[in-house]
Amino acid sequence: MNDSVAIVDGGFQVSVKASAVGRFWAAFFFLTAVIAVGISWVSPSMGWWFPGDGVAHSKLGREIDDLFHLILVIVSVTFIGTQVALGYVLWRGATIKPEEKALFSHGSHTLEVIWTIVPSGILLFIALYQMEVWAQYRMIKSSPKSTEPIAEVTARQFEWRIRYPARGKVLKADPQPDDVYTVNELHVPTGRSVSISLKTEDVQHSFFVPELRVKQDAVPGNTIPVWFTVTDPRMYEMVCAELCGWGHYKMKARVFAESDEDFDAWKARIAAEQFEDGFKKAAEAE
Ligand SMILES: [Cu+2]
Repeated sequence: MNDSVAIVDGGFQVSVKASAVGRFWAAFFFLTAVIAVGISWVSPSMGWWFPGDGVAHSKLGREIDDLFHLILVIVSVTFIGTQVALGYVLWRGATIKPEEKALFSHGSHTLEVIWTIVPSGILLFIALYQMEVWAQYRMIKSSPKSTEPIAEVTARQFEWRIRYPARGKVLKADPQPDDVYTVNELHVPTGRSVSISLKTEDVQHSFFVPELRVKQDAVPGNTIPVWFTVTDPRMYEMVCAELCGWGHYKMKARVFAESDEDFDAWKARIAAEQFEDGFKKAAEAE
């Protein structure tokens, strides 16, 4: 079998290697795509897609995941289609016979129009389809109207300082004498929409609770409301998602989602600890 074939077209001379090497690379690149699709297929069951146990633990988080899956399906179909076409072209090139002539094309106007309009249509569809989720996530009209912010979360290099109003009171913009404080520990009630006021004391940080699919930049000079509904009472990881300095890695905190009763009981306990000056206990000991 001939090792190479010279194809002449309009003054261009192209050497085509019709050899085992060509077939190897054609198979190699096609197999890479097959492996990529295979890994993506098993990823959800292996827990490789999403953080934690792979399920969103907030109401809106599930809708965000649905959007992710929709886009994943569109991308997968496109990927498989292009890889099959690419694999075919590679294989044809590697197995071309000496007497065969390559087909030269100067392009197709119809095809160009089709593959411009179809992706544009898909992008437009995604842009319109996701608007409702985006509105619920970010538009102020979707914030919980009935509830005041449960806490003020202030990011600083390199920790989260959290201020809660006293039990039965609403959060004021300025600190109050009976406010309750924690560091790197955010407690929130479960099962209803709650909001926090996000601030930063120095540089830009980002409030990120991966398992709730909640992420919001903390911008100097701004107080930004962030709202979410946690569906399951348990502990979640909370991190800073904006490289904010040498100690960025240390801004790891925890979110404790609790029932309303547990949340109130916790707040009462923390307030008692915070305002205990030791005087009464010392007097009892005497
Ligand atoms: Cu930070």
